[in-house]
Amino acid sequence: MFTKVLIANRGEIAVRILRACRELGIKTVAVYSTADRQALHVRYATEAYLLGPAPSSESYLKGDKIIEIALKSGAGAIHPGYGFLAENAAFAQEVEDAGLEFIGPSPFAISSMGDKAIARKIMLEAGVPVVPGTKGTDRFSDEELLKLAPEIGFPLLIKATAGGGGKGMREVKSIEEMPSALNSARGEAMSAFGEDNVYLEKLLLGARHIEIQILADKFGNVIHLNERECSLQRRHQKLLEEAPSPAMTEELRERMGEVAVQAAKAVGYESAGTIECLVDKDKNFYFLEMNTRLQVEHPITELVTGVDIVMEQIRIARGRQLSLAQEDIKINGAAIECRINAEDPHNNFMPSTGHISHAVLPTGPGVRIDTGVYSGTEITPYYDSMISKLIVWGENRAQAILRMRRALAEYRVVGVRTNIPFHQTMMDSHRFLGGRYDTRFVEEEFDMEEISEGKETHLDIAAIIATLVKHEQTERSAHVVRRNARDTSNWKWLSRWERLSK
Ligand code: MV4
Repeated sequence: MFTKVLIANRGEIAVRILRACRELGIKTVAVYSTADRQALHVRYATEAYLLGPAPSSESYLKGDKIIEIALKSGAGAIHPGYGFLAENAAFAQEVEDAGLEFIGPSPFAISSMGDKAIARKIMLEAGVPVVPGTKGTDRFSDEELLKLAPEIGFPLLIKATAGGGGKGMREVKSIEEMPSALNSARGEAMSAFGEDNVYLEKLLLGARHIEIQILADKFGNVIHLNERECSLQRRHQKLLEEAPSPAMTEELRERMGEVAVQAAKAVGYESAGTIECLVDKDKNFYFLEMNTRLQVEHPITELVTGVDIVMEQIRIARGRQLSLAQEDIKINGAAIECRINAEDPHNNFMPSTGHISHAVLPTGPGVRIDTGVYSGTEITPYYDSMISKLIVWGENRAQAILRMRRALAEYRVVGVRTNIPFHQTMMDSHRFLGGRYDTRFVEEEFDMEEISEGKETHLDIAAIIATLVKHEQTERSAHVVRRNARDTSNWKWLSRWERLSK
């Protein structure tokens, strides 16, 4: 059993994993690029080693060098975090071949889910509903796809089999558009993945993007930790996630959870993983893809279930059985995550780099911040623009929104621009407050400038949400009364009602 872990990542997720290791009494090894000499993850680790120059290809993507450092430092396991090498099956195999534990699923699970056409086939065979589309796993020629397209129907999406996350994706409205869309999808896939195979899916409009978190141990035990709502994205970058989804019903949650567990079992899954689905207006759900890694947005699930997902990953890698059964998993309250990015929301979300001279982070009841930066950090253009995740918990969704509004107002960053104004505008949007949004909302219907003008309306909105919180609490008390119906006289009802409406 390993007692030292190398974290093959940087930023907030490296710090998050280091914290779990420290709580478990596990020693840690950090790796870093020359741009990250002063980074928090380097300071936090028991020991740290330089990988190379700033570009990822010369540092955080250097699998051989990382394995060499793990062996030299006596680490027994490697946690890849997300991004970089996290979903690289060849790297996972090399880690295993070096006699180290990869804290994640098997190379087979990573590569099967990495090819989206193979993933669709496995899910279909496991009885998981998939979006209607092409079924084969071999290469499709343009001629074959032109023949299959009308059978699937328009509008449809061309997606890269090596893709995921929207890269190499093209919307096609009619057969006439197919040839040029195929060309550009293949071109983009080739330059992004060195592989230009594509498949077709019917385009689902007005759907919500909902994902199910699962945990699986080495003994075939699989549980799910319910859903996260991820419809609020811009250019396929998630901006805000919440759990539970405001669109979920208890029945749909149970069905999706069962299917997600089936899906994980179909590939002999181990560790933490996520099943991404689309849910349409009629509550039909369809498998999109499986992410074989720890997700950025895992904390919202941690806050509503009380499960430390990173700690569970480490326990699982150490060969322990899952410490929880499905019936132990309950949803408590609501959580929201805002991704705080160094970018200018008033200028087309352009990345903003520079020296963070000063930062005041919100704290207090129900607030969690996962970050890799501190006052004095340099934001460079080499890595993604997320500087922290602001995560809040509330007894219910309305309470969580009130907390998020309060926390966003406390947040101060001097030196770079951030997307905090975007999140503040979102927290004022009636569509968001009502939970009535889908995947088109941010890009097609949301207007940054429109709402942020009238600052004086903010207090009114806070009052509306406060009323909502009260309403939800009242409803809950009413439920308690109803359950004890036999000793509930009208007098009791009346006095309770009077107390609540004071
Ligand atoms: C889709 C879809 C609708 N129909 N597939 C896949 C990767 C993810 N980043 C976006 N994905 C989607 N796949 C079918 N067949 C809708 C999305 C989608 C989306 C699309 C456009 C704009 C924002 C979006 C947010 C979430 C999901």
